[in-house]
Amino acid sequence: EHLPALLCALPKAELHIHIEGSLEPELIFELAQRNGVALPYASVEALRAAYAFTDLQSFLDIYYAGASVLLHEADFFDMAWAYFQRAHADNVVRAEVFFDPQTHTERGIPFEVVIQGLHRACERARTELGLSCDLILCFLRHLSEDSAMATLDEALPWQHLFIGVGLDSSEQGHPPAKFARVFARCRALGLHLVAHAGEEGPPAYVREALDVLKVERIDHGVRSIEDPALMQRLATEGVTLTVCPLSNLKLGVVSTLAVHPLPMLLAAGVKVTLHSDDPAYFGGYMNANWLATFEALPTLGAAEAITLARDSLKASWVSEAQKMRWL
Ligand code: ES4
Ligand code: ZN
Repeated sequence: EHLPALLCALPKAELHIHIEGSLEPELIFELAQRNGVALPYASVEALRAAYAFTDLQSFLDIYYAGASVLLHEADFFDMAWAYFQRAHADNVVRAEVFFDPQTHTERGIPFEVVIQGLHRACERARTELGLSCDLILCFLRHLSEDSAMATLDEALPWQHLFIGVGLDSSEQGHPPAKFARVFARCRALGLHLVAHAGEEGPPAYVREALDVLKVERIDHGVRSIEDPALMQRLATEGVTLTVCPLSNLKLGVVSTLAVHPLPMLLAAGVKVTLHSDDPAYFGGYMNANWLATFEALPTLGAAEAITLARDSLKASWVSEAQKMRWL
């Protein structure tokens, strides 16, 4: 069986990774100790055992608690550098990395501490690993648009250190249109735009992200499968959905990988790419997602793998010159 080796060896772009979701229990404990932060868990094993979420909100509660050990620039650097080494080992050649500044600024951590630590890790990944990488600032949708606007104001002196903005956190009850003004401003600033939609929320949120926010890609978007007209539109317009199979499994978006809508999305001509979302929480990085998905879906083979990998590079926000070199 050569397929697993092919999946691992293919050069891939990671376009849906929350850097705070790459924080492994071992590093959470190390940073807690280093920073004198008390954790409500006795051991790494006890913390890992608490990762028994059933939906997006129960996951997010644990994910935000884990991020509380991040205090200093070195902490953000260590987290991101650990991620880049793992991505490189999975033959990720391009990484577009989400970070959630509000998770940190709300705790009194200055924006510049967060972005400088992450940026230094990007620089090291470029020079030492040859990994092409950039940062994407995500707004937390459970907070207000005013809070997102204030975060953008804080971020503007550092605009040269991130290439786009995204929208994440609790989807239900927080439609994309809530962030219409802040996304319009980001668009005018020349930033790339993306949003989570159609993960737990309805297909209407996918339409809204496209029509109101004018995003270039959709994160997740798997519930688009419920709306044939939307599927047709995604196929015609060539919109890429950044799908995260192990995330969908662990958060109950799908009951098993065997019933994941990926084959139906591909059959409908919708552009899909495969990513890890929050790898420390969902059971694996890029190659683990690819291996588990192809194992569970026997209709997918080498041809689909090559298409998915190529499409991940095509959907990335690198220069056309770099794309030409890769494709
Ligand atoms: C997230 Cl899986 C997922 N969905 C929405 N927001 C998120 N933030 C981190 N992981
Ligand atoms: Zn996500």
